Amino acid sequence: MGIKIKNSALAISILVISGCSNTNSQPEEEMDHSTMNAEEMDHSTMDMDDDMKENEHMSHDEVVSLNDSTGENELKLPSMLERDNEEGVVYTVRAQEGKTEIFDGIETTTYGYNGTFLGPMLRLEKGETVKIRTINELQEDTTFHWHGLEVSGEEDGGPHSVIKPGEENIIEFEVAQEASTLWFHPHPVGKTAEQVYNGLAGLIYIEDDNSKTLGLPSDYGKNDFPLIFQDKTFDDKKQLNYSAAMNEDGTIGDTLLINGTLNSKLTVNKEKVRLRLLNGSNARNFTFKLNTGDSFVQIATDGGFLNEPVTLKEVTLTPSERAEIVVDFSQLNTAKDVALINEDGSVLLPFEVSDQSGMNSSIPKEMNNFSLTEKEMNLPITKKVELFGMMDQVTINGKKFDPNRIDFTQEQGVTEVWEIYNKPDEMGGMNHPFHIHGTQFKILSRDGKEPAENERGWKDSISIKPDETVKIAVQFKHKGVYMFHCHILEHEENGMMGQVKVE
Ligand SMILES: [Cu+2]
Repeated sequence: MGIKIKNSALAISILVISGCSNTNSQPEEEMDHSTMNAEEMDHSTMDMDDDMKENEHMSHDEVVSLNDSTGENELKLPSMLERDNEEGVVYTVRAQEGKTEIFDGIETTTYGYNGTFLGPMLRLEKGETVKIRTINELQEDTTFHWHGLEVSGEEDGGPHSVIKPGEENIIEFEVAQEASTLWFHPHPVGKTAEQVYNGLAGLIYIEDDNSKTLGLPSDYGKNDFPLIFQDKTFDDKKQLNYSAAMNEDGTIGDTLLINGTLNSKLTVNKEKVRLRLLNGSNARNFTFKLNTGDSFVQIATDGGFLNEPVTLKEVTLTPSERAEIVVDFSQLNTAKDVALINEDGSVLLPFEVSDQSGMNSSIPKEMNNFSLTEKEMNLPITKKVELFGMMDQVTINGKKFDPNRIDFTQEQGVTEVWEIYNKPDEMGGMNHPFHIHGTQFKILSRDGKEPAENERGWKDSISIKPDETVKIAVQFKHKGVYMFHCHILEHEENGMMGQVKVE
């Protein structure tokens, strides 16, 4: 049952920019809806489902709206993790449990890496050999999955690489891929969705010679900001009660946290500002745009820079996708309030634009040499993936995940074309964000057509609409067993996952 309640009270979006009132809480009535327990929710959506059968216009996609950010808190930034002094080991990452003050004066029990909520940012350089020590300080099993990183199956941190409470593991790999914004999160069977929801997610920045010479905004926390978008439901004690909030079709919340900040705003100078957007939600899709209707440029996809900047008025990210965009605040009319908003108008992030002019960065016309070769375009389809279902009935090629079953094999270093089809159901079906571990792939076509300009770059996750067929060119640089799955984390938990063995 999806959260298909279209709550009109919550759906009303009023542009509230900073400086207005001290409200940290919503009106009583709205609160009640947001804390509706799972049972109540099931009843209300069950009714909706009956209606839905007669009403084709209803879709799986209708979800509760996000509350507008009041902009009262300056956005928090993940710290840059310091490198270890110890010989060989570059970083130590600990999965921990703790208390976090998300709401003023209230402690929320959360998970985090090297802290109580979310994690630090790990900076890697192309060409270097990296050793990361991972330590599980939780009371339950976890894994450390490096989303988007091209490493061997052993290092990938999938469901087979469980680290028991109190235990640790060191992985070692060479950073061989180009500059990009990746992330890491847990991946244990049955617990991925809950652990991510509770706060386990961190960022990885890869830098290379290209990224260092392009002249793009790159001053961390000044004109280069990561934005991790996650929606949550807090109970009446302001706790993250996953089992109460959980929805089989993807857990959606009415409360937005950006980098763990509630009601955030971002203060910027009148200059080009780079925003590294990560949809770190369990299930919610975001379509980002500026409230002023101004355009911005997208400069990078999941796995690297686009060849040239793409001018857009909006960009959609499904769970786990990233996009780097640049907003030029020196060109905006900042007499008006400026905010990043969602498709339905909810205010995600109000900006406070200072009078300072800031730094002199640029957006070069040429940023990368990504290409789709004639050879790749003409390769036969050798892997077929059919995504189907909803709730706990989701499958890939009619099957649910079995850790003991290898679904595909592929040769290391050989490019194959995967065709992924999202088979609709009688209610129309829903979007599935499809992710493959251990590789950055290329989109060859969507329903036989060229991908959009801002998808002509390295991807590790792609949104696939109902009845859409997407062809991608996939190559694994390393060996091992890798997952491919829907990144609606509850779908993944419900078995919408398979394994490819690379030999
Ligand atoms: Cu899915």
